[in-house]
Amino acid sequence: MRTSRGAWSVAGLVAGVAGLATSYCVAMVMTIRDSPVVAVVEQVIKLVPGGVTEKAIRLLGALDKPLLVLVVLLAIGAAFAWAGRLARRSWWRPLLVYVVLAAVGAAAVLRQRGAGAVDLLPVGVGLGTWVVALTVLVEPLRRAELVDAAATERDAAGDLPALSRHTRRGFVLRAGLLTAVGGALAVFGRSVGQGRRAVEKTRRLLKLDGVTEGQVPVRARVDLDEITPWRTPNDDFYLIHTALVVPAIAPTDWTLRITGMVDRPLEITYAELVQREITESWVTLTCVSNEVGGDLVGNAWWSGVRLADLLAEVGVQEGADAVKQTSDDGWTCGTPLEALTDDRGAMLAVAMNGRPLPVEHGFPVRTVVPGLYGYVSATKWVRELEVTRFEDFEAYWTGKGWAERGPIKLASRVDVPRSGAEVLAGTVRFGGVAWAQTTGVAAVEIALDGGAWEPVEVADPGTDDTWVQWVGELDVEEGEHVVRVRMTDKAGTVQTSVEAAPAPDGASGWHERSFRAVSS
Ligand SMILES: Nc1nc2c(c(=O)[nH]1)N[C@H]1C(S)=C(S)[C@@H](COP(=O)(O)O)O[C@H]1N2
Ligand SMILES: [Mo]
Repeated sequence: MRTSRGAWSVAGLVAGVAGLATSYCVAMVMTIRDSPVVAVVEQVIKLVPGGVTEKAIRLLGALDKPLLVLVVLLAIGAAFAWAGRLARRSWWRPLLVYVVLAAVGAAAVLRQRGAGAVDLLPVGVGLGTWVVALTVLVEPLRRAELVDAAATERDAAGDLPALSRHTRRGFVLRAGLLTAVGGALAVFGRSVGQGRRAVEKTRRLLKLDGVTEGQVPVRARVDLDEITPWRTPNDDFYLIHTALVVPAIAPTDWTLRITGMVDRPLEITYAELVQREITESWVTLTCVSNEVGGDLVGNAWWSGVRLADLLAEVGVQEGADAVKQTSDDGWTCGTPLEALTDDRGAMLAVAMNGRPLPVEHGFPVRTVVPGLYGYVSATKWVRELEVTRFEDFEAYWTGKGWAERGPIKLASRVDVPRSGAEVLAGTVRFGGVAWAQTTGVAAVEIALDGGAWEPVEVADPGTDDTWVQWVGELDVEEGEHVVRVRMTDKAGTVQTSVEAAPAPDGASGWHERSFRAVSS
């Protein structure tokens, strides 16, 4: 017998552990609350009768959870080894074991509060690893058995020491390599996860003087139930970043350097920054990638420190026309110097809707500049501002063909009725948003089925740096219809009907929505 039961068990175990390691690593990097194994343990705790859990907790004190994790791990370990032994007889039996284990993991993950489809990714990665790793490991064993069988048939019984040693060496090498890679991934995942969790905790406990909740102006709201909220909650705010793993920066580790064409270069700490005068304002951020009618736009109450003041202090030199912003993750953007020094209120923001910036939105400090697309202004995890000239550098997205300057284009959107909705024929109420940051929205009009433009009611948030809600009524007959919207800014410019794709400097064109009107 060339291959022992033991080798097959070890193959199953090593493959299984490698899969746990990759799934744990993915869970940590994605900062999913915890690994699928822990999700399973939590379900076990929930399913076990309360009395038993309590007794266990009393008996074992704080050890109860790690102990449960250990028990679950031992159980899965046994299943892994068993799957390995099953692999000796067929390829599908171990697969079945892995799929069942993954299904249990997936079910446990989905039962966690607030879980969604992306939370299943670690489970999927783990399952994939199991299958690949097991195949890699049992392949030499299977080959050895074939040779062995052939040898037996030829009645050449006896040892085949060379082959045996060769096979064993190959197997041990593969198993060792998989274990090492799995271990390294788990350690990497752990360090990423721990860093992030520590920063999350600091952030939660952070109290910032001068930062207020921000009251939505009464007149910013129109009277229409289904309309997009004027203030976008932090959890619903769109996210755009190139970083795979978002930087987790403790405020004590953060400084900002202001360099380049300045008389007095400056390095400022987080503590120094938040001691300065805090300014607050409503600003609607927009992504240049937003399609006509798209949702890469959001409105928040930002608190931070005015950039114009900081730049005045460092003394900007003659000839500069740009600020190259660099993020902790290496992302860069180029902002017209003027947009940071004029009176539009560009800021280094430390809070969003009254809370320290969420980590994904740039904690501890990001830039917010009214009127410019995010890709040329809204640097998250900002670490350096270099005063310079546009001709002297190329920023991340401009290097990929996007425009060097990115003023936000006039835009408007129909949100009610939703696309494909059915409404009652007769007087129909329409609603949506429109924006022209820094200039302001003067008027919004809608047109039914290519007919005449009709003015609608536009809310007044009391600032020109945000979107506005609009609402209007039209008489609609039964049948299929298309409603279209356009706006005019306070400079008298009518939003263009010319359709443009987002690249290279933002989408344009009138947004329209199809809907059906029915009689009761
Ligand atoms: N560090 C960093 N900052 C960044 C980006 C990025 O990829 N990395 N993307 C920018 C883009 S394109 C936009 S639209 C805004 C989006 O900000 P949000 O994710 O907070 O909505 O952030 C900007 N700041
Ligand atoms: Mo963007």
